[in-house]
Amino acid sequence: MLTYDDLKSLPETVAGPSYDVRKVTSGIVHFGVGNFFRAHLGYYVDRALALPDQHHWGITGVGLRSGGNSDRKAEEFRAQEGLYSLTEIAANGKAEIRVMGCLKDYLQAPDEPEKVLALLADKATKIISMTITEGGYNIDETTGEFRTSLPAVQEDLANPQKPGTVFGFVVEGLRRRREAGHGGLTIMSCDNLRHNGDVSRKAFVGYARAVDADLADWIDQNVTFPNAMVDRITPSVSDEDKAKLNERSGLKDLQPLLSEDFIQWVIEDKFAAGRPAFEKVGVEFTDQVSAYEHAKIRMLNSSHLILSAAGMLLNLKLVDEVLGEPRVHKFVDSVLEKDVIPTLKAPPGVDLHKYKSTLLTRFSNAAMADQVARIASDATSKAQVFWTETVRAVLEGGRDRTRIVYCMALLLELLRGKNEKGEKIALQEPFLSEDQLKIAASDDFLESINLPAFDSWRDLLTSEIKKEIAHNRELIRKDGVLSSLPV
Ligand code: CS2
Repeated sequence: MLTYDDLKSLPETVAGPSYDVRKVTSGIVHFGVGNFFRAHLGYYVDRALALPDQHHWGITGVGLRSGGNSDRKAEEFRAQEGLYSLTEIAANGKAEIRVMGCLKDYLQAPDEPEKVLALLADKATKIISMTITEGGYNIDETTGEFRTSLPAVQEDLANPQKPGTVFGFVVEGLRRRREAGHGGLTIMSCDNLRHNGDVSRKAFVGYARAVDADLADWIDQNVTFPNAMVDRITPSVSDEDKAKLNERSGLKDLQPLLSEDFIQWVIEDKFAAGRPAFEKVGVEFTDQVSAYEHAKIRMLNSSHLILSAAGMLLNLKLVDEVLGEPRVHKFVDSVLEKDVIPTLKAPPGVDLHKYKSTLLTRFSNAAMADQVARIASDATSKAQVFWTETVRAVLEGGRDRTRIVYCMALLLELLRGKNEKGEKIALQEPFLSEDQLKIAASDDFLESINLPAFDSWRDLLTSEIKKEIAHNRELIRKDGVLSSLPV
């Protein structure tokens, strides 16, 4: 266990907060306290807290689930008074370890709903941030609108003052905030979405509109939703990894964390109620965030998804192992060079070819042991968010579609839940229903094209393209991924 008292005598190789953790108060409420959040927003806030007059920007984490692992996580955060260690590992294996004091408190919404709502309405809360995953915004990809039909949303709409979803909590918190006269604040998405701020506005205002149109207008006018590009590879940490991290650090941290040394955050400076001095700790502010979002999502996340689908089918566990396969490396490189880069607008001053090389080097960081299964999880939502623009640009532009069609075949083979040898693989598809999972598992080559993963480009699939997808799926099953890759 790691406590405030341990900060007085940290091992020599471990840096601690250079501010008084006891003085930190909460100004940010964050939903979805996962590893990425702790290594990214947590990292920047921790840095900012070390600057003068920033102690009121601590974070209260909120978990939306209780029971099992969630309870364990909550107990561990509380036992450690929010402290956790972050080990950053460079590609050459060099590590830097730091104990972070930015997490002030942790609440489990199902157990303490009133406490969460009171905090959201509190004047001291200036930012509500979130990492709730790509699929978590509950937007219908075909209409672009918030889906009120989701059962959990329906439950909240029937009883808005006793919410269960993030939308229910935030909107009820804002209702109380408005009533208390505490003014607007910032809702800040830290998820990998194109225009994550605009999507959040759609989601939260969309939900609010279904509760109370006046409140929806108030949110629209008083709450800001900055768009942002977030970037840092943060692997999952198993119990065995935890032991290794603690061995390296000499700490007894219950929640140690690992990330690459690279970090980037490009965001619009639209904060309705102030923000930490992020500009002094490496955050890049711009009003042209869209080019950065597109480049990151269409290059990094999309190739990650290709690698993970190939990796799952090849039965490889680590991203660097998959990329270590020369044919896979060549394929991903060609998709980026021939399909993505020519159809993508570069952010100002960024050379996309160099950006690509940096990405491939980052993916090859064996010291990180990043997991294929982590990236392959929720491939349904990720494909729509990460691939759509490239797929549409290639198909609509009449460009060579060989690689993109192969990617679609890879995705459908992954969703089938069997590797290239026909052995079962553990799928994590939280947004697919039982019926949809049955369709995905079908041996038929084309039935699963009807799944939501294809919603954003199904209209472009001619019978010719469908035939090509089916043919590629057949090849993957017959010859395996490596032989069938079109390189
Ligand atoms: C990954 C991301 O889960 C995924 O799909 O591509 O978590 C990726 O590691 C981060 O976006 C890197 O910034």
